Amino acid sequence: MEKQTMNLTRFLIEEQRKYPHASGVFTELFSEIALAAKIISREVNKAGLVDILGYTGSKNVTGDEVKKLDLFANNTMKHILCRGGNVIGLASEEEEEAVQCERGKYLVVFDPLDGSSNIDVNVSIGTIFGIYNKMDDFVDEKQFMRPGRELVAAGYIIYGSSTMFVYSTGNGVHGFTLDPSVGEFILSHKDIKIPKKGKIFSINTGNYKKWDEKLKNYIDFITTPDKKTQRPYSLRYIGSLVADFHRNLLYGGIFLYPKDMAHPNGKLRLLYEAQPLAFIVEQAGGYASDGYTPILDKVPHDIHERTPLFIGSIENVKELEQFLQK
Ligand code: P6P
Repeated sequence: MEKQTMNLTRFLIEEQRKYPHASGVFTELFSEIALAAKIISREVNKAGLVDILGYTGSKNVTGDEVKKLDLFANNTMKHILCRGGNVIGLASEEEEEAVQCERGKYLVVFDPLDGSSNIDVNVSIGTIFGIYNKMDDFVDEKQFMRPGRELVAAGYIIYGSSTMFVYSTGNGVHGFTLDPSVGEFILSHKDIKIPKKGKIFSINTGNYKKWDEKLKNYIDFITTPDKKTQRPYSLRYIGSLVADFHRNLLYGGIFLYPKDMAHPNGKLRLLYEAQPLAFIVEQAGGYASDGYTPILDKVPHDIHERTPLFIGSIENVKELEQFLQK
């Protein structure tokens, strides 16, 4: 019975009660992110019906074609967070520079709508966010050049067959499913734990010829039949990071976006994609690295820095590291 009545706000308030000194600002901030998520979810779910599909004809700072929903999601997150009085500054994939807000205790990093290349074909997409304590009231890029271990919270929203809000404040990972009829995120996945080892691997094998030999050796190993070690693994790749990550979080497995000849530092972003998801996966008992260094130990040198990303079940990621470090 408890699950039906436990919504995100109540869960956060009950979580907050464990910290007598908590001011409630954090709960307020999460409620603002949840509001943005509901608004974005509404637009994503009706995208096929109104002329919001298609490209704006502009490119974002990182050169990706920007879809109208990307801009809508970015502006929604930016306006709600910057006006809420809890966020002093933010960094977004769609903003070239750090954004200064009026006042607040926190910094927020986010990818407003990851996987947007899938919008037109109704494949699940998502929002990824991370929250840091501010260091200064003046916000510039330097405030974001810190290891992901300093995150105080992180999460993602996946806009799929249902809209789910998954987050951690450092006390486990919890998932909430949006009930559109009442506009509430209802607790559906309490204390998510990723299996220690999984049989799913997620990588764009179309890039095989561009990979270095050690990665090819790993992929050849996990696709070589061997009953004793449950090989071959199964390939599942949606091409939408949040969707691929979410499936592997629940089922176990490894997601890989390595560096290759086209992406010498990998394709995915350290600050607002890899670090928040690494925070989540470690809280769920998993692990994330760039093949050599834990993602949460890496310090970005600029807001849009890319990184190779290997993330998921700890035994799978450690097995991958052994191949790369041979
Ligand atoms: P590729 C989507 O464009 C994205 O940023 C991630 O969501 C996804 O994991 C990755 O790129 C897919 O990249 O090169 O395999 O199409």
